[in-house]
Amino acid sequence: MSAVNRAAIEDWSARIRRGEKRAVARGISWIENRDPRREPLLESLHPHTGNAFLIGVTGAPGAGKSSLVDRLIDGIRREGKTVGVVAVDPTSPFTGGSLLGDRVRMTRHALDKGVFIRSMGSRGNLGGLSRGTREAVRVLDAAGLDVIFVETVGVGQSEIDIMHMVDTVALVLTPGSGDAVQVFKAGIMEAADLFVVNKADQPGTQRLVKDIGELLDLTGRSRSWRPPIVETTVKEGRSIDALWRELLRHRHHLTETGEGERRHRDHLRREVEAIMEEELRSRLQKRMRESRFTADLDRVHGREWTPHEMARNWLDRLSGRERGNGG
Ligand SMILES: Nc1nc2c(ncn2[C@@H]2O[C@H](COP(=O)(O)OP(=O)(O)O)[C@@H](O)[C@H]2O)c(=O)[nH]1
Ligand SMILES: [Mg+2]
Repeated sequence: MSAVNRAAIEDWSARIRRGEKRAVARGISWIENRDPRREPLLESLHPHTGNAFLIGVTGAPGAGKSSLVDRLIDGIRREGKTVGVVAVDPTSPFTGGSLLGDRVRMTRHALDKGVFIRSMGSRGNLGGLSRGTREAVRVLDAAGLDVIFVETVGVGQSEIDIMHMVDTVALVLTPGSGDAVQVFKAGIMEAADLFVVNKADQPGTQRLVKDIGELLDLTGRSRSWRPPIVETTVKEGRSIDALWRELLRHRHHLTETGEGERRHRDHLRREVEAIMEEELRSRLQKRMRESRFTADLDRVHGREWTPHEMARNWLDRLSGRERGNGG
C-alpha cells in the first residue's frame, strides 16, 4: 500500500464531521478492513468525539433489543436529536449488511438523514470486534450524532467489553426465560444501570420484576443509583417513553455525580491497555519468527538455559534493551 494520502483523509474526516452518511459508512469500512487510512482518520476525528450519549443495550437473542431501539429512535427523532446504532453480533462472520432481522426492523429509518444504522460481525476475531465497535462508535460520535446505541447479543465476553465503552448499560430481560438468574450468575447484573423487562404483555412479568428487585437488594446496589426496572411492550409502544426518561435520568446522574467522567477515564485506560497489549503481542510474534529465537530455544532444549532466562532476555530485546551489561 502506498503512503496514505493525508489530504484525502482530512477531506473524508470533514465530511464525516458534517454527518454525511456515505463518509461515515466509508470510515467504518476502513476500520473493519484495518485499512491503512484507519488510524490517521481516527486521529483526525478524535478531538471531535466525546459528545454523544452512548447507550449499551444487551440481553439474550430475541429479547426485543432491536425492536426497543427502533421504537426509541422514533421518540428521539421527535425531539430533533440524531441517532446512531451499532448492532454487534459476535456469532456472525458477516458485517455491514448482516443481521437481517435488525435491518428489517429498523428499515423504517433507512431514509432518515438523522439516523445511521450499522451491523458489525466478528470475522472470527472477537478481540477485533470490540476494538472495531469502539472505533465505529467514535466515528458516529464525531459525525455529531446525539445518541448512539450499541446493541449486542448474549451475555458473554463481548457484552462485558461493550459495557466498558458506553455511558449507560440497559439490560433487556423477558418473562419466563429464566434470564434473571443466568444474568446474575454471569455478573452482568452489576454492570446494568437499568433493567428493561420487555414483552410485558406475556405472563410472568411481575414475577421477573420481583426477582430482579430481590437480586438488586442482594447485591446491595442501592447507594447513589438504584437501577430502575422498566416494563415495556414494544408492539403497543408501551413505556417506551418511560424507558427514554429513565435513560436520560441516568445520564443526568452520571453528570451530576462525576461518575460519567470517572467512567470515561476508566474506558480510555482500558482502551489504551488493549492497544498496548495488541501491539506488544504482534511485536513479540514477529520476533519469535527470527532464526535467533529458534537458536535460543535450542539452548533451552539443551538445558543450557532456563525458559525464564530466555524469556527475560527476549523481553529486554523487545523493549529495545540488549542484554550484555551483566544485569
Ligand atoms: N410479545 C412481544 N413480542 C415482542 C416484544 N418486543 C419484541 N417482540 C418480538 O420479539 C422478537 C425478537 O425481537 P428483536 O427485537 O429482534 O430481539 P433482539 O434479538 O433482542 O434484537 C420479534 O419477533 C419481535 O417482534 C414485545 O414487547 N412483546
Ligand atoms: Mg437484535
